[in-house]
Amino acid sequence: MHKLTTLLFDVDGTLAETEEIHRAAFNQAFRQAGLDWYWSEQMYAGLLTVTGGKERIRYFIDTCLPGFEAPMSLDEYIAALHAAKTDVFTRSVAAGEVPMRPGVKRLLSEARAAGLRLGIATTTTPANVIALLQHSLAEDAEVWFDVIAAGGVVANKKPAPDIYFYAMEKLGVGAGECLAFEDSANGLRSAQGAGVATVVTVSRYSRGEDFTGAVLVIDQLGEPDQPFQVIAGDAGSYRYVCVGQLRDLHAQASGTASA
Ligand code: XBP
Ligand code: MG
Repeated sequence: MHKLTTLLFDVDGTLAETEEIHRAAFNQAFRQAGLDWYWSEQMYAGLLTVTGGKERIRYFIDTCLPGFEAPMSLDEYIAALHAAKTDVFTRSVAAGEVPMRPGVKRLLSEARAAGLRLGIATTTTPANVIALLQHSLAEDAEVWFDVIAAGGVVANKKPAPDIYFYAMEKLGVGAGECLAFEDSANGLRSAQGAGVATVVTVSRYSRGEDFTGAVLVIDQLGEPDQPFQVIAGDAGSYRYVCVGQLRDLHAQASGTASA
């Protein structure tokens, strides 16, 4: 039996509702580059099946602009567009446009006080994570996490399990000691592929996705005065996610009594 020692958090859609900020940043980067490309909400919802901003731009070009000729190698051109997009995104975060989702700050603080270790496992670019932690969580929030596994540190992005294996290796923990938090089916598949039991907090762009196998699916982590809605799974008598519930869910997932 493993004791719960570590919580692993996705970023986009889990710590904060960032995808609309990402979409606006992509569109601004396209304008800045003199392109007439525009990603509507509907188009972006489809493009989100591809994780990774550079990969998403390439997929867009391959599927929507087959004849497109870049003024340089396509890799360089996409990298330059994505760098401009990241700059726009981090400025928006620094301007305070992206609050943490309900319950995130409270649960992170409770978990630290309870001696649980925290890690991040995300597809997004490291600069985005740092900006979000510093400007939307706490100035020193970077040190709250024993590992920040992000972006291109692994070869294969979600739904591949690589980023979770990477994070656990850096932490020196096994999957049995962890619980993950995700918002999307791609993210859930990634954590499951690494053997990590996962709580899903459904986000703006992930409603209706397939969350089979999640230990609990809720609309948010919740607060004492803002209870979560259960979408799937057994939340017991809890009405907002707390460390006690996480121990119970972890025990449920490992088929043992909570420790
Ligand atoms: C979600 C993603 C990211 C973002 C954009 O990441 O797929 O690619 O949409 O960020 P998460 P970048 O795993 O946190 O849900 O442009 O920096 O890739
Ligand atoms: Mg996500």
